Amino acid sequence: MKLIHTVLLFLCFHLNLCVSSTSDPSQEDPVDSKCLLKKYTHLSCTKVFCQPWQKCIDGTCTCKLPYQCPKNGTSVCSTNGKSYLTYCHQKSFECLRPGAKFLNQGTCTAEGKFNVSLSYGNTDSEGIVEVKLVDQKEKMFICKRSWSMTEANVACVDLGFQQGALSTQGRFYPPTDLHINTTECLHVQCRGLETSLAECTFTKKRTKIYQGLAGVVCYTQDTASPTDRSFQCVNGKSIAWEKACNGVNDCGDQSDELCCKGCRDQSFLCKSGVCIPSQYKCNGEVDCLTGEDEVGCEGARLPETQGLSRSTQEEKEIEELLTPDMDVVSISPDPHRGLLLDLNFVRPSKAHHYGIWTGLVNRVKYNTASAIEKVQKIIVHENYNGSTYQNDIALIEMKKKANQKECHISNSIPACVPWSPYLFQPNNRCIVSGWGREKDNQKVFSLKWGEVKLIGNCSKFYSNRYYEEEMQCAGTEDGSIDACKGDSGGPLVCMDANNVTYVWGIVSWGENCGKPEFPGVYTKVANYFDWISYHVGRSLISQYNV
Ligand SMILES: *[C@@H]1O[C@H](CO)[C@@H](O)[C@H](O)[C@H]1NC(C)=O
Ligand SMILES: *[C@@H]1O[C@H](CO)[C@@H](O)[C@H](O)[C@H]1NC(C)=O
Ligand SMILES: *[C@@H]1O[C@H](CO)[C@@H](O)[C@H](O)[C@H]1NC(C)=O
Ligand SMILES: *[C@@H]1O[C@H](CO)[C@@H](O)[C@H](O)[C@H]1NC(C)=O
Ligand SMILES: *[C@@H]1O[C@H](CO)[C@@H](O)[C@H](O)[C@H]1NC(C)=O
Ligand SMILES: CC(=O)N[C@H]1CO[C@H](CO)[C@@H](O)[C@@H]1O
Repeated sequence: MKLIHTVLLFLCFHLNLCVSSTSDPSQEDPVDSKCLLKKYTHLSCTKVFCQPWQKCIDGTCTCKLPYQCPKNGTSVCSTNGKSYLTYCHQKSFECLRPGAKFLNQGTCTAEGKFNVSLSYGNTDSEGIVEVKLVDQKEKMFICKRSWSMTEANVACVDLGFQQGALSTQGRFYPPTDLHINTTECLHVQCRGLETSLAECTFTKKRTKIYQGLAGVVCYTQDTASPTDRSFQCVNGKSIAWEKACNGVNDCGDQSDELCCKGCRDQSFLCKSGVCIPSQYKCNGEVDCLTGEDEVGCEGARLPETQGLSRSTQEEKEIEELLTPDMDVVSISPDPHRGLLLDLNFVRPSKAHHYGIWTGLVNRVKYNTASAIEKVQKIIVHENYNGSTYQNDIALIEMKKKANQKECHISNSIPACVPWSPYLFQPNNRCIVSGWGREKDNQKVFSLKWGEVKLIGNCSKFYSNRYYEEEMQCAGTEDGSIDACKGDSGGPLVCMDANNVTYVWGIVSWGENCGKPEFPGVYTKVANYFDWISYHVGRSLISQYNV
């Protein structure tokens, strides 16, 4: 065995984004059925971002308290007649006590009401959609062209059909003279997780030509007709199998887009195995957990803009924005970086015997930037198993200096604590560094580093000793770069598409050094996010958990 314990610690925290790659054009079924067993939904923050009024706790998006929302923004009015400081405040309140919904941006007016209803259908759960906006007198229809499953799901949820829409197609028979007035209809755009259609952005369109009207069949147990090839959504709805992994949230709880090996219909595959609509690529807002959808966007044209200019030419539309665009940009959290330290392990009770060298690159020639910090406390994982090397992780708290508010280490490289096991994937390249011995057991005096690739399921190299969730293998094809004796506790850092660095692994164990069939095994830090946050305090993590 090369190494024994590990140790490490970080002080400040993370909270950022994701990754993606191009869609898979192959004919293979893109659904990862093993992943489906985990029942991921839009509330699974190992897969997707939480909304700004939520925070990620134990892998689930949970309601924030309203006061935890940023104060910046415009006030909004709720259906309960109360005004809230911002959209986030209102949604946080609604998240805690469902019932009162978003009504309009700005202050509440006495008579303003929003109403969505279905007409000309055979049952209450279907029909042509009509809406009355808060500041409009009349009900209006919605243009078919702007209407998709995304908006249809929101409309059905708003009408009380919790599983959203079954379809945007239906046989509805409006009075024959109705089309005359359909030269004026509303365009609507939703994000898909709104609880009221009022939260979506409405634009009035006038054209000289007839525009189809939006209709919907909401999902009820009666309308459902599951077949052999239906996809079972986590919320109990069943949809056609072909609709899974197509970038469209057909389920309504996103469960059809969270377990994908590839994506259909040109939708975009995030590295976390999530399909997002192609128009989310380069839209200025990070949608993938590690941000790959916003990389390489210089000069990329927004598909939406293309669509608008084309329709303007063809149809001479006059458009008028009726409801302001919600400030969705705030949904992408800012990266908050932490500081990383590492050192060789130590007994917890002897914390005061240890010091942390920082800024050190050569043990013989100390550079002026290096400094020594005192240790306050060491917390070893309570389930550390010295024979299996499970839970090979510990935290070290630095002693605060007088007059020092936050930890600050000169010349340090910031690294984040990864909060999701999906941030990095096999074959991603990462950097391992340390003071460990060379292959020939030579001592090393200056800090060494090397690039290694993450290796998937490592059970084939270490059968019965490799724990997939807790450990991560990494190495090179020829084994030339590897962690070795004395490296334990050192960091394996990976960089995401936005160059944000994460402490993905901690050097833990391995057999031999530098042999391809014995890759280095690292503690998978993402698996300990909750353990770390428990010890450093939820508040430290949550305050950045936008
Ligand atoms: C509020 O927004 C303004 C302008 O966008 C910005 O300058 C200010 O720092 C923000 N305040 C807070 C508390 O975020
Ligand atoms: C919306 O309008 C429909 C038809 O005009 C009416 O039956 C319904 O009660 C209204 N809903 C609300 C919430 O006002
Ligand atoms: C370590 O793991 C082995 C194998 O699972 C188990 O038999 C042993 O009891 C564990 N030791 C501790 C201290 O948990
Ligand atoms: C890893 O490989 C082992 C044996 O090779 C297999 O039993 C296990 O299911 C695999 N795990 C994953 C997550 O692929
Ligand atoms: C990340 O860093 C590399 C190398 O320094 C640079 O080429 C690339 O543009 C950076 N990417 C982003 C998104 O900043
Ligand atoms: C059925 C209906 O509402 N028809 C109206 C269509 O628009 C014209 C002109 O604005 C009205 O006169 C009709 O009453």
